[in-house]
Amino acid sequence: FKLTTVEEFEAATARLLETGAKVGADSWQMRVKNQTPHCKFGEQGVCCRICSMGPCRITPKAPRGICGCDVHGIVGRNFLRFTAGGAATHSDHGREICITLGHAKEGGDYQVKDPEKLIRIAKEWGVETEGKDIYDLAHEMSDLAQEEYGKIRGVSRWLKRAPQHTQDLWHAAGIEPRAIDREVSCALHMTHMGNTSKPEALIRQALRNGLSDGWGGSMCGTEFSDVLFGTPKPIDTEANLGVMNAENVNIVVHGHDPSLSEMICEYADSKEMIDYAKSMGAKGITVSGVCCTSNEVAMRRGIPMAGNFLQQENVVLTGACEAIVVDVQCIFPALGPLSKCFHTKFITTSPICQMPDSDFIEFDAGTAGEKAKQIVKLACENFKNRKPELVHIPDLKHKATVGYSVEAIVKTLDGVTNSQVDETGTTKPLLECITSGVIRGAVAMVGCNNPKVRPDTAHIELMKKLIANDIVIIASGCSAQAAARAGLMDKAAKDLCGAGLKRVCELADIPPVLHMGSCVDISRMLILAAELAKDSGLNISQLPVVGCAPEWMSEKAVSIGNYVVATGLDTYLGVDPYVSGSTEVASLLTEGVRDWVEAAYTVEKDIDKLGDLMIARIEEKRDALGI
Ligand code: NFS
Repeated sequence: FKLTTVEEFEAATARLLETGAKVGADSWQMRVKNQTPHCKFGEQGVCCRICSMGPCRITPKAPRGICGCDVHGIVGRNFLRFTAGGAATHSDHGREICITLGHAKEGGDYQVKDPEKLIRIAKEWGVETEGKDIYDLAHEMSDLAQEEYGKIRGVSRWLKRAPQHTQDLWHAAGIEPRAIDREVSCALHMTHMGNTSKPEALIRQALRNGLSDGWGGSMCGTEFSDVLFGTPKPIDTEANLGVMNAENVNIVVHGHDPSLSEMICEYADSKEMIDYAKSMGAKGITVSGVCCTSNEVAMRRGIPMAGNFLQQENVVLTGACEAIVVDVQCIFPALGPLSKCFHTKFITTSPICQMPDSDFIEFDAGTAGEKAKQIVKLACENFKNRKPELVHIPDLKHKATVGYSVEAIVKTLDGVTNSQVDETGTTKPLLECITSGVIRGAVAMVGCNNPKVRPDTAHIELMKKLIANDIVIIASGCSAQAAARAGLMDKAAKDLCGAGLKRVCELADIPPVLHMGSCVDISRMLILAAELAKDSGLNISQLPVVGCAPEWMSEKAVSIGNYVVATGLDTYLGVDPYVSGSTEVASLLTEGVRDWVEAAYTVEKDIDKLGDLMIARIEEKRDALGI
């Protein structure tokens, strides 16, 4: 068994950039050069432009801004604003899903595909389900979920899913999230000129705002996406640019909201559209994906993953992309001018994400089917405009098995240990593997790739190291796609594991890196951690489990980091979140918050060391438990 190496990824990219050079295309690789070195003030988080007396920059000679704010206040406020941006983004995506749920109807574009899950959540929320039509229930839950964003009293409904101990910690620390929108608003209010400049209060709100995402908006996104589109189950797919097909109409879906990509997949798979593609001279239609919307449709439909964040330009550079259809988030504005160098249609669909040089076809839940069909047709019609001399699809792809929701993990592992002893339908078999030491622990690998780190290398190298040490990986977002492209989600990758993890992979018939979905699906990881804690009688912070985002870049990732830490899981970053300028903020994040939530951040840019630190932490937790 052989993984695809990063060198092979890079050779494929270099070949595509040659095509780019021929047509005069710009690339992120070139723009990075223009932007380096980066602004040192920005990197340290010591630049304040919150009011118009500045911008102020803190230096040894000028230790305070014009208002008198010191470096700790400035760095802390910047960190909180960064978090608020991420929490708002995930949560608004979640809200869109709740709205889509309100449009679900029997025989309509959107249906309830997992009624059992809807009923389960309704019962959790104290909603009467007996004798109720499933669509009436869906609409009632849609309203209630949307109210979570602006309710006037109480805390997030989802918090009750956490172990009591975790809830108590949140309460004692004063960080239980209230209405989702309120925490974002409160963060912006606190950081307005002349409000909070005390680091401790800013970091508390950063955790609270993060929690309003993870145990609020993101959880709404994941849970109601499952209700609408089905809860993922293990499914085979493929990953890397080679999933695009030179003979077919290639549609690439990119972004995050599955409401759009689900519809595109649905219509692209219809006989009517396939016949239409054939009438345009193609053999068929291939839909593949980039970023998290790709993860969503891979998890539920086995749609192949063309690439992750830093590969988005590559799909256009193949010269074989008829349409790149985007919804929201992580979309390079560069796709506009780039697509103009090729025949590719760059189709934006959301009022939230409008870009120059794109065709805007507004998509909404009410007209979803019609718009999806229009987009697929447009892509088919564009096939004839391809320039054959520019077409080159790298011959790189790997098999991957994906679809590991919590439900799927529990079900898959039921078979692993002695079911006479372990209760089925719980995480106890997994706990048994961990307690016995067959598996040493688990790492949640998440987040983006980032030109500051050699792209994908940190994800792949860390995963290889961890699985060789019998540590199972749960992965999401672009980290999961890095794994899939390298081959780490191929079941044959068990050969790269230590003996214990290899045995578990064989018995359960799983790959050593389990794809749990998109970044909003990190809420699945929270639920898994909560279940493990409840089933073991331990606190989350005692479990030999940590989180890691070695190449993260977005505000969303910081919001995630905050809720993962606040949930009790130590979190390891390979890129600094612009806080190095303040000793107080940096030490709160790496030590101080541990007093409130029993976990903290570690930042280490040396990736090998980062891996060692995680392994050491997992072993330390095992020692403390005496296992
Ligand atoms: Ni996450 Fe998904 Fe990727 Fe980073 Fe962007 S796609 S929501 S932010 S870049 S992992």
